[in-house]
Amino acid sequence: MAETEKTPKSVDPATLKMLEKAAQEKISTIFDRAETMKPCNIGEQGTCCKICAQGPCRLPLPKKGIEGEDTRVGLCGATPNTIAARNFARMVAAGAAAHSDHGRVVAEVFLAAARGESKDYTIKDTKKLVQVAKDFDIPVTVKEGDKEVPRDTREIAVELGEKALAEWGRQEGEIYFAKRAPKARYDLWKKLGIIPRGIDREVVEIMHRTHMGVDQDYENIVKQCSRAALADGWAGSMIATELQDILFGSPVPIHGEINLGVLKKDTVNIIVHGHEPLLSEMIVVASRDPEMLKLAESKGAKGITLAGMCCTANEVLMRHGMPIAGNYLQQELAIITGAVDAMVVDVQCIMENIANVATCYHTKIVTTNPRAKMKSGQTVHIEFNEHHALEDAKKIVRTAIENFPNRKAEILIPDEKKMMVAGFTFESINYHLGGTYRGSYVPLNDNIINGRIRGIAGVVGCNNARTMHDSAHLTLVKELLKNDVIVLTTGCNAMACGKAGLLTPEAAKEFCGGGLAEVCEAVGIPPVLHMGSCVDNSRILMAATAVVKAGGLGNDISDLPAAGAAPEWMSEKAISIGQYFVASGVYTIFGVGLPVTGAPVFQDYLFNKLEGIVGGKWDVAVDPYEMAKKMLAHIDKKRKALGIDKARERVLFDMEARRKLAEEEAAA
Ligand code: CUV
Repeated sequence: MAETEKTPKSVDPATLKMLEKAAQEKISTIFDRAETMKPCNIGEQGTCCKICAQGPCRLPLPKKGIEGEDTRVGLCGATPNTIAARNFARMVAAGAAAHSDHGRVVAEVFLAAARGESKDYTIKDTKKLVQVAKDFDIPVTVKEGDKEVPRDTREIAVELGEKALAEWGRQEGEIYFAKRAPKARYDLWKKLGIIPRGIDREVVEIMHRTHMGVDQDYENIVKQCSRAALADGWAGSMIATELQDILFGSPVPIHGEINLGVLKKDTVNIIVHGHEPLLSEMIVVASRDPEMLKLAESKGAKGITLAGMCCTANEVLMRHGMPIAGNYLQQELAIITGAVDAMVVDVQCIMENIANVATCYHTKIVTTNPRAKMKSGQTVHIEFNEHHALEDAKKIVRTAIENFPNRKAEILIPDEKKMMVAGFTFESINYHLGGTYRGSYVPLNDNIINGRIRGIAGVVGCNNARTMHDSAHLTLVKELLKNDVIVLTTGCNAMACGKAGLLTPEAAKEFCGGGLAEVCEAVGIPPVLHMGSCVDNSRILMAATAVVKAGGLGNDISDLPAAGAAPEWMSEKAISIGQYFVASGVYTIFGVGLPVTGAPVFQDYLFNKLEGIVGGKWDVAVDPYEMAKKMLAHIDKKRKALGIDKARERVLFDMEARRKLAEEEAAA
């Protein structure tokens, strides 16, 4: 291909504009490095073993493929299947650890708030507190004389905080939320012996089993992957989501704006980037403080603009309607606008290179978490502590304001920004479908059964610099919508959809098949429901469970006409999420590629055999059209098994007939 007609690096015009500015200013971004550095082909196949110092043992697939018996082994004799399974398991462990460590801090702050030790955080959603307490077998009423009266919410909160926090260190028994799953699912987990005992324990056990010379049976390794991943999805992440809702308020549908165009030339611009809402919630409060606004004015700024990036953006959007500057691959680009006075980071998905990019501008990178510091001249560490959270947040905001007069480079903020609706939770979907008093998933199930909605897809996950930014996300989602599949989204996919205008009720008419469009228009919801950040994938688990419980679509999540996808994944967290969806009974397909291709037997286990065991399985498709096709095939397979495939044919026939009628009328 000639230099001039190179494939663009993104489908997002704002991103392309900033890449042009980066090139002019000779600033290297991840997009450039992805071109100059190719991935290692052995690592890509999952068959490089570096768990001991006798290696790394590299076992690539022979060029001609395997002829006859596969005789490849490492020094100790480890087969490609053992090696790839161990590498895969370690990704699950890292991903589950990341989500769960986020959840742990939330539980700690929750407990501190309940005990009244942390004055800046309070319990906001007492209704949800009571609901969640029940799942933890905590009494929510007390006897007063011969009457049962509601128990003091403070007491309930303390007990919930203690019990939730104990889920990390629990050594035996079962995590509490396992019982939230449909009964059939819970029973299957029990039969397979994969109900997590405690969150930390399952992660540690993966690290032990994958140490040199321990577990050498890839099936047994995958079993532990399921246990640790379920500890992420149904405990670490789910506890994070639930306690955050109780602390900060449960999201309800809310408007917001997205893309780099949300930054403003004449205001102080602060970007909160990372994951834990404990920090960003306080920065929201600090940035609205009259004292801070006055200070900003005194520096010549017309106010303070606070925008989010990555999952922390989803958190503040869902609860406050705060704008989102962009998703993962836009973090360097935000700084390149020249208008970011501070980028405040905590944990996860922070590229080390933002510190380098910042040195070309005035931008201050503020690290805030003791777990995640950076080495660079322009980076400051202002540690954030729940005991004086607001004070710390103000210090951070002040740093940004004081940096405003230091802007030096030419400022270029692309115009692009889009309106979107976010804030769907498993509870608010319930309400939207049926109203406050008769809230239920029954109307959704009815529309799936009668065929207007063909199925449900969860499309989630990161951006990946090895693929065109946002392209696979959008192609896949649009294909699904066109085929009447309603989409639940989180993470960077949600942001890609937001930037493309898919998160509005109006998108239904433009992008959906007739059946889905009709349902969305009747209820007034977007066809793509933004359910939050990556830990909020637990909301999708709960929504799937609610659909099962509403009846008519089988007894288990694996019976549903549903599928999951992460078309542009890159982080280890995505692997943990994928594994807990699979272990929860969901057909889960990833783009980009999975590092298992060098171990065909292990790959076949994940992609085929697992379905007979847990009801869900892994798959890969690099091409988003193929991905959509595979998801639709799976959905149709499930519709057939439920005996509702004919209903859909009738709907399609109806629509065809109606269209004909309309055409005839128009012609007459
Ligand atoms: Ni936690 S994990 S790049 S921000 S979705 Fe976005 Fe989402 Fe992946 Fe990270």
